[in-house]
Amino acid sequence: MITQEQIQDHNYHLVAEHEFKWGHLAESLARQGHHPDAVLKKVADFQVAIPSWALGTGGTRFGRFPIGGEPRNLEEKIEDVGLIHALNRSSNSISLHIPWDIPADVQAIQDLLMQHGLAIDSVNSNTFQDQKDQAHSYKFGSLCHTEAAVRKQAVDHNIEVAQYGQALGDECKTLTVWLADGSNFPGQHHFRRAYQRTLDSLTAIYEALPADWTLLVEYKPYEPNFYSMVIPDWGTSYSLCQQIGERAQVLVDLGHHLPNTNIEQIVGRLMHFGRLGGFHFNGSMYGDDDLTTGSIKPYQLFLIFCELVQGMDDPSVLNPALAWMIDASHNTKDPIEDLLQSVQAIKTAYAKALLVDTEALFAAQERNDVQQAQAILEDAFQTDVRALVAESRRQSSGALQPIELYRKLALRDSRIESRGRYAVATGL
Ligand code: AOS
Ligand code: ZN
Ligand code: ZN
Repeated sequence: MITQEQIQDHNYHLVAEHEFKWGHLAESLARQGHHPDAVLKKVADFQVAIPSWALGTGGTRFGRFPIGGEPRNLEEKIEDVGLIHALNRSSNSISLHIPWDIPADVQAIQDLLMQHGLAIDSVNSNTFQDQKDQAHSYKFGSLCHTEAAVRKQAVDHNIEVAQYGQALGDECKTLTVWLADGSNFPGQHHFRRAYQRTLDSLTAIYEALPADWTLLVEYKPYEPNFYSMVIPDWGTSYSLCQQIGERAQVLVDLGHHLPNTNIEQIVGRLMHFGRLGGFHFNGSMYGDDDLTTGSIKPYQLFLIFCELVQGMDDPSVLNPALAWMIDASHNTKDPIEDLLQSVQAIKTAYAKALLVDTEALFAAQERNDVQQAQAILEDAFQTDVRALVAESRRQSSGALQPIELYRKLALRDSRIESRGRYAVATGL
């Protein structure tokens, strides 16, 4: 692990240069009428959950290249998220996946979480794979399946997943459902019946959840099914949530859109309807690429945060608090470095969105001053906020340069040493 002394020592060597940059930025923001300390606080408070399944190297169906020292169980996943959080002070919770993360000893897991200052924020079910000794196969779907026994098995699994969440702590009040259900060929599915069966199954899950739990319904246009998905788009998720109940909310995974979809507009719409439940952040070039957040389209990420900030600041928007989560995993980078980069990109986009002069923007919109409206957004986007995000970490006892410190301390090597070169994370 890492100690506070190591972080302070690292900061000590960088602080003079950092203070110069932050001083300059704070001064110029103040001159523009911003309140740098207020922005700093919001950025420092913003926490993004780390998915347990992102701590091992992801793969593609063509191969996987494990980096070594991957967490072999839930305890080691918690250790890795604890390290990420110690470095960036921005990742104080974990999204769990059942059955990959079934806790062997609930009390021991709770103690470990507490030791690292972490909580479980949400639990994810899995009806996209068949597990060993499972009575019925999900080959032809789960919650939408034609056979009642298969649907019941999938419903029961989701209820059980929520029970694991409840056992693991009071902070966990979210069940995320992503369904692989769909069809590969025209004619395979009766679209209306598949939708109705899914709605009935989700309603049964929702009704079994504790009264203060939220059900997040994720959509995805294709993969693993390539002709139709039962929940392909936000409209389908939204319609399901509306019928299920108030605490059913839409989850937006940034990679779950066809190329060039205007995701920021979807975010604005869902907030307007009070049905935006949370995010799976990642980067996308073509589809569900699960690349590092902000690595491909940083301007789009910024525009999404502009909608979020505007929605969260508007008292007429009655959207519940959102679940912020990363859902990324791939083949070529150290997963810990990748997650640190994603969180940095998310906070950068958020900080820039906080710098948008919304009053001027709304006025430009009202008088149809297209050039000004665009320029106001670009002005905020082009501000270099790296010193601000670094300062927010420093003030929270994190590292000024988390990845630099992670590399300097050779923390992957020590993981390889203790866990083994061929240690592979449980999961996909
Ligand atoms: C799948 O494509 C979805 O993004 C899921 O949210 C997620 O990756 C999965 O549930 C992880 O197990
Ligand atoms: Zn996702
Ligand atoms: Zn996905």
